[in-house]
Amino acid sequence: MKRVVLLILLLVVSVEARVYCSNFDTQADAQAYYDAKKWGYQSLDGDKDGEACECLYGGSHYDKSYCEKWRDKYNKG
Ligand SMILES: [Ca+2]
Repeated sequence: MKRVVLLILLLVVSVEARVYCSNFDTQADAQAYYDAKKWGYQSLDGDKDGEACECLYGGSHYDKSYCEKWRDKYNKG
């Protein structure tokens, strides 16, 4: 029983610790977080090319249609 409780606790903590691109308003803000290697920063660069959150304003993929859909979903300019 203790193991189950510990496992659930670890799962909750790890989910809470995740950082998402939707937490940032601009690519520069996300990149600064990423470059500082703050908690959970790896999740901001899914393709692991060193650029965080390409779909945010200022990112290299900003004008791509899939980014437009993503920004609409998260209400990001
Ligand atoms: Ca990237």
